[in-house]
Amino acid sequence: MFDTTYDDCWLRYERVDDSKLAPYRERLSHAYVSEGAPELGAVRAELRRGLEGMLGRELHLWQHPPRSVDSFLVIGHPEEMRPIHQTIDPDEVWDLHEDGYVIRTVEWEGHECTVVTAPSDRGLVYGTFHLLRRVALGEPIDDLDVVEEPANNSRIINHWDNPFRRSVERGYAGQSIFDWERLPDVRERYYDYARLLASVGINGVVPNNVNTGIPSRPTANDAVSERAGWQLLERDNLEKLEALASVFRRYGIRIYLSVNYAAPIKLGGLETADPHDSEVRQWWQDKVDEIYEIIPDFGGFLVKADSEGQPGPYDYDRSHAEGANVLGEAFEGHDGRVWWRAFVYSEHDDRAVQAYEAFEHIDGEFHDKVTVQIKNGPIDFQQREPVSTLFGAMPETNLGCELQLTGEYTGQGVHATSHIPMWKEVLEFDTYADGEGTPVKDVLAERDGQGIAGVGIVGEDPSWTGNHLLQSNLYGFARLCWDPDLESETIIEEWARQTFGRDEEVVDTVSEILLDSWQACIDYHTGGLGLMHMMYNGEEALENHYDPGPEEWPEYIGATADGIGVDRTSEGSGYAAQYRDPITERYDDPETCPEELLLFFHHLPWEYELEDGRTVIQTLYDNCYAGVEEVRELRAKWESLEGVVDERRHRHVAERFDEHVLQARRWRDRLCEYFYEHSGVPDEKGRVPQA
Ligand code: GCV
Repeated sequence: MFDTTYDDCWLRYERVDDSKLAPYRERLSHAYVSEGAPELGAVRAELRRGLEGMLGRELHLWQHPPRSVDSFLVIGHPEEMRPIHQTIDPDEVWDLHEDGYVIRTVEWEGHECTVVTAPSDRGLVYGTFHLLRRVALGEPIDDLDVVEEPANNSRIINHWDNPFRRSVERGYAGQSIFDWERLPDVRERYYDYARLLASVGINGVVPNNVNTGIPSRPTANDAVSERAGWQLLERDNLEKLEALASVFRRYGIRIYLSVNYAAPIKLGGLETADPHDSEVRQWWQDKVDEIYEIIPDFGGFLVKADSEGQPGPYDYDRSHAEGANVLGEAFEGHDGRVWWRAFVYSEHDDRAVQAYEAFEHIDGEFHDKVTVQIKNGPIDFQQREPVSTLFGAMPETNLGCELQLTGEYTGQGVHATSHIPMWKEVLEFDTYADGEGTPVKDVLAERDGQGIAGVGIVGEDPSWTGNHLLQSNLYGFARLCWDPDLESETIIEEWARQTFGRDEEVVDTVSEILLDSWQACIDYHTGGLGLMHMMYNGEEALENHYDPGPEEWPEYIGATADGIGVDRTSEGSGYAAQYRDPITERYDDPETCPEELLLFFHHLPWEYELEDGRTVIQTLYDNCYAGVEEVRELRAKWESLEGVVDERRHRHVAERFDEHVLQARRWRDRLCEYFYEHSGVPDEKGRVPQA
């Protein structure tokens, strides 16, 4: 059973209205489902749960076609069941992407069958969830002809969870769900999580933080003392990892591991981790072989190297390609790979240019078993960033895109900020990598060893994500990985309908809230003209990144007595020049640079006039004020659902909206004060105090 302590998110499977039940009951009361693979066990369990919940009657599961009924559901691979291979050309199915599936209504020997078929067991899981989603959305199923394939091969969640300690870096939904002390005992929660992920097509999970050195919190009776993420490569822990893998495997999801580049020293007792050292090579090879003995479908490694204190190839004067390739080679002959992060920066006049400087010149030098994982923007998951220049600069390298589901800079677990429109903007951005019309989504979908990774959002909180509305970011991330052509509106509406029921007023209101939330977040956190990184850092072990603190980061803001913004044009730090033309040209000129990125690329006078005749400073003030009004409207919309949405969830979200409004005001007031302090230009509307 679904663990009822926790919310069941979009897999609520609410009972279909009586007036609409008949066609679903007619077609989905009997099911003939293939057996064998563990995934098929998951399929049968989900069908029971889903159909019994939605149709309100027991599902009859058959081991042969049920001759006595007019209509039934058939789920299996093409060749193994007659109602499938006598109605659907097996080649059509075998030619699909291995995660793809077909759902079709067919006539077979006088019966009407709803067929779900796929080339892999995982595809059958996805097809089953697709069918259940259709019912949950109230869509007709009487004449189905669905053929689906994912656009991206790898669709992975990167947890920044610290094993043993159970904290989550940038996690705002409580402790980590992964309990390494108790593994190999598995928790019901792992199944619940796997179901949520598989229902939207996620096929990989990295359960531990890329910062692999964070120690466990020693307690008085903790004789074992401190342990850290890099130790997951030890044999005992690999056996625990296999227990986790066995749960996720049932749902077609593979397990990966974040590893420490200095593991040959830390674990292997070698004196170096130099990628050119033969013992180092051998150590990695032996380790990878050992992992595959224990976990035959292991997905691979994720590596953060030479960044924020992590060891890496620079320690040995080697490039990132040399550094990554020694790991990549160890995966030859295994069905796994290395996800090597491009998030590399150090002391520099402009952090934005650094990843490109480290990686662009080594395009083509990476092993085929390596994927370079690039954050969507050049800074760090800010409220809005220009798209990273690297997506258009490495045509000879397997590339992955890293997005952040957790809201490190977008209001953490409190503000209901949807990231879906932001991701859509990133994926649609034209890189011109292969001439006009080469959006990021196409760059990513081009090769097998590529895909999208998202920094996870879930924790032990009963809502899973800290705020019920933020479940939509997990849902939306996965849906965009599967099909980046989907529109934000479609995804959000789909999510709202499954999560809050079929009441149109609720679906519309929740959709409006989420669709407007990103712009509001940008306005009160930045003033809407491309500024960013104005948060408070503080002395806490894990920097705060929630409250305003523009004074801490002057180099990101470029506020002087004459103007504001950072010159990142070709003549400035050179970031704009890292794009292909005509993007460089567009960003280099303040007249053609899109207003929402203007101050990211340009340092402009406070009184510089924008297209609508307002000055930069006045627009910053206005946008900060507008942001707060927008959040008030979001809250009012949510309040209007009191008594319509169940009280538990309504109260939970309403409380967060109260804090959201307060926090938006705090940001507005601090930013406007900061802008006034530097510009000395009063707000024309008299709202900003001049003291
Ligand atoms: C996992 C930012 C975050 C860090 C994070 C890092 C990264 O700096 O604040 O918490 O570390 O990005 O992506 O590696």
